[in-house]
Amino acid sequence: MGQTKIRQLTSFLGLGSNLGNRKKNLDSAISHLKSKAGSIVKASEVYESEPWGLKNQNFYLNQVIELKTSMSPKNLLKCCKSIENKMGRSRSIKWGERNIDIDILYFSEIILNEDNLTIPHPLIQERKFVLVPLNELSKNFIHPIFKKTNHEILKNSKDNSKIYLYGNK
Ligand code: PH2
Ligand code: MG
Ligand code: MG
Repeated sequence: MGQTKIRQLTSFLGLGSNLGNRKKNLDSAISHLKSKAGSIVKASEVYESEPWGLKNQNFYLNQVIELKTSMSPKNLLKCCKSIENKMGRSRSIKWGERNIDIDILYFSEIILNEDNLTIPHPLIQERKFVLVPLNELSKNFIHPIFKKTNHEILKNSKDNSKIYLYGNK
C-alpha cells in the first residue's frame, strides 16, 4: 500500500501571559498545542519581560515555540484562538493584560496579509520579548520580507525594554 505523506511546515509561535499563574498558563498552552496543532520541535527558555506598549500592568512571562504542523495558517490561527478561549481568555483591550496570548510569528517562508492574519507578525522587529527567545531557537532563520536573520533583526532593534531569563522550563 502506498503511504500518504502529509506535508508539514514549521511555524514559530510567541506565547505570553501576565495574569494568574503565568508559568502554568504557558505550560497549559503548550500542552493544548501539542494535542491540537502539531508537534513541538523546540521550546525556548521562559523569559520575564517588562510590559511593552501599555506600561501599567504586570510583567509578562514569554516563550517561543517551534511547531511542526500540517495545518494551514488560517486553521492554525483558529486553533490558537480556540485554545485561548478554552483557557478563559477574555478579549482585553489592545496590548492589555491577559492570562494567555498565542501569536503566529512566522509560518515557514509564507507572507500573508489578510484582515485578521498578517504573517510574519508585523511587530517582531520592535519587540525584544519576542526576539530574544526567537534568537535562542533560530538565530539564522531569515525573515521573508526583511531578508534579514533573526540575529540581525535583534541586533538592530531599538526596543530597550527589560527582559530576563526566568528559567525553569
Ligand atoms: N503582549 C502584548 C502587549 N505587551 N509585553 C510583553 N512584555 N510581553 C507580551 O507578551 C506582550 C506585551 C500584547 O500581545
Ligand atoms: Mg500578542
Ligand atoms: Mg494575540
